[in-house]
Amino acid sequence: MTDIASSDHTRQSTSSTPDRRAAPAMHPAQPRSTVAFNDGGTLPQSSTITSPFWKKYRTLIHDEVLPYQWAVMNDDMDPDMPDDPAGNQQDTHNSHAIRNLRIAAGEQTGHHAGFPFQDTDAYKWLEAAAYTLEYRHDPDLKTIADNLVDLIATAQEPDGYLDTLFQIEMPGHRLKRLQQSHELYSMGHYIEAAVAYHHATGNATALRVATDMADYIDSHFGEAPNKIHGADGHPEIEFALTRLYETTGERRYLDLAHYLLNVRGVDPLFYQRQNEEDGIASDPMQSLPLTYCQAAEPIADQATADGHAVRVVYLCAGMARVAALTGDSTLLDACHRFWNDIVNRRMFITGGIGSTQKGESFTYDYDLPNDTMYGETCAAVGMAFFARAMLSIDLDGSYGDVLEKELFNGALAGMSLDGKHFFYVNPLEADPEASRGNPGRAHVLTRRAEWFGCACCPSNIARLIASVNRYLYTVTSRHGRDVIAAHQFISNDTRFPNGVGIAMTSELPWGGHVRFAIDNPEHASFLFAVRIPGWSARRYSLSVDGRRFDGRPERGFVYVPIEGGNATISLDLDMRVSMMRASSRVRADIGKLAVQRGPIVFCAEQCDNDAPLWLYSIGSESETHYEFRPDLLIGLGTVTVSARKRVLDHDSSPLYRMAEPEDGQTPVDAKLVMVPYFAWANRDEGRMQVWQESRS
Ligand code: FUB
Ligand code: ZN
Repeated sequence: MTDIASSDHTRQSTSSTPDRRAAPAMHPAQPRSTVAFNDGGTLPQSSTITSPFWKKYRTLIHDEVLPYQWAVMNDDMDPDMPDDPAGNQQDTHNSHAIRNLRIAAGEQTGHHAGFPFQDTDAYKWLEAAAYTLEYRHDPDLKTIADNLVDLIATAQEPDGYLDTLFQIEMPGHRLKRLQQSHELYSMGHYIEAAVAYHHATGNATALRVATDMADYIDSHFGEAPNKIHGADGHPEIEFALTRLYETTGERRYLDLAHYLLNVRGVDPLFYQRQNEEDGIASDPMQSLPLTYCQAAEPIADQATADGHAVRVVYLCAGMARVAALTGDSTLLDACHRFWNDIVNRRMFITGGIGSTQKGESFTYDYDLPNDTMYGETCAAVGMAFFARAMLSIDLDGSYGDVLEKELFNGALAGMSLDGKHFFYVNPLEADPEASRGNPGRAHVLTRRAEWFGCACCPSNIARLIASVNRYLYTVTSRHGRDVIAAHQFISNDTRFPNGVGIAMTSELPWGGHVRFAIDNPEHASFLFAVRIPGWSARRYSLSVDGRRFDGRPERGFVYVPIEGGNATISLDLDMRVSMMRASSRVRADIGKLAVQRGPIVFCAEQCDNDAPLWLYSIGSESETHYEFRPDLLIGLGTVTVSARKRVLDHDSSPLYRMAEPEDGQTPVDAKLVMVPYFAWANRDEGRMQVWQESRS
């Protein structure tokens, strides 16, 4: 292994990682589509996941997650729901998502129930089902999904409009209260689902409903004086329209997305005027600043990523795609600005974003409180969309780093290992007693919930996992040469349109060996770009056909020329345990260390450690021991760190006393056992901590 400026002082012993398998021969995939993907700039390719880690998760999506969520959305079960983390309590413990669609379709009578965007739970489920059908042949699932498409088609108005709340309860108020209505947000989610479902199954109705919707929106929004000159309070439609454009080739959809981005915030009184005209005297949304929905000023003038975190990153994903497809440099600048702001100043080490429960929002630079934060699962998922979209514009390893961070940490933590429990809020420090006893921490659950009144997260994480095969490569060009860039090391077999096949076998997340067997039957000449992850930049080795390859990374990628033949590329990454420190600008993490190995951030849980976690301290040179434990949950890597542990005072000790040297609290030697952050809260409920006290 080449030691590039290695300065790692961590002493550690390492037990064997799971099998280092030889690359399998390219084999025909499961029922796999041969049609181009065209979603979010991943560019045409067809990938089959072979990673044991991700196959487990994707099997879970098929076997457990989809049936479970379908039952919940059909009100076939009474899930346990916690109080809404954002404080918008509903008076029902059922989803009603399908029931609302049936009422709108005239198949049932009754009132709409749930949030204004309840429809989107069904749409995101449909999208997840679409991706699942690409890797799992399941006629029953397809029948359910086909029927859902038919139901949606029946619910849709003849003019293309679809939003069950407005159809059932207030048909006269369509598009008149866009600050809070979520109408375009909801239709955007349907459009995304339809593009995916049409791609997976060829279902023409699904796509026709989507184009009718987009045509409806197009006929109501735009420059013309008789149209609406504002955008939905919740971005989403912009990204969806780029996907519809890429699928249909209909330029109007791209132009519409572009318009909706450009009009945002241009008229800061737009929502107020709409609300007044529609007779909304007071709505909780109105008390939120316009920055909450990125509408206080035009995007071009917005300096920082402010407001509701999910809205920001959905907006960014849409902006990045529109910028990529139109070359709009103003939007591209905004993407870079927001990216830098989020990633360099506002993102937790797990990839979580959103520092406060109030408005589910960003706050200010370096405000990253571990125990009161929000870190909504949807925001982490949205950040993955944003990162992938940026990779399609600009091959920079930092986008791949963040995408990987979300896939293995921030987003993945949103779902339990049984696929039936979910986090909405993803803290870096949790304590059941604090969540119960301190109203300021009540939004932080310490047990994943069966469902939520506002259930945006469960189906969002499902669609991300089910589509992880679309996040592996970017196809682009450089100095006139074709480039295939491998930025995620998740074992897969992929066939590219130029005939090139790549069988990638990767030991990640537990081992660091990655092998690419490049099958090049048509003798294509191209550059194969391999991302060197930020966490391995100090030490890695790369070889091509058995010979060491010395190319230096350029913005996080090493470029290997492939000149018309087959090739085998091996990459060995640095899997030593790293002690991570936050910038000293982050008040919450001062004097603390986090533990990371490869892409995985670890955390300590109460069930593995006998004392309150705050009593432990570790050092940057503490001895660490990594062990893969096949018996632990789904089979997990664990890290044990040599630590010191303070003595817990007796509860009869005075609350305060004069400080003495050592104070009778001399720490004793101890071990701190840590598990991957994504896997926390899958055993006994208890405290959890990512950042540990550091001894100086
Ligand atoms: O408003 C729709 C979704 O509900 C948001 O993206 C989530 O943050 C939740 O508020
Ligand atoms: Zn959510």
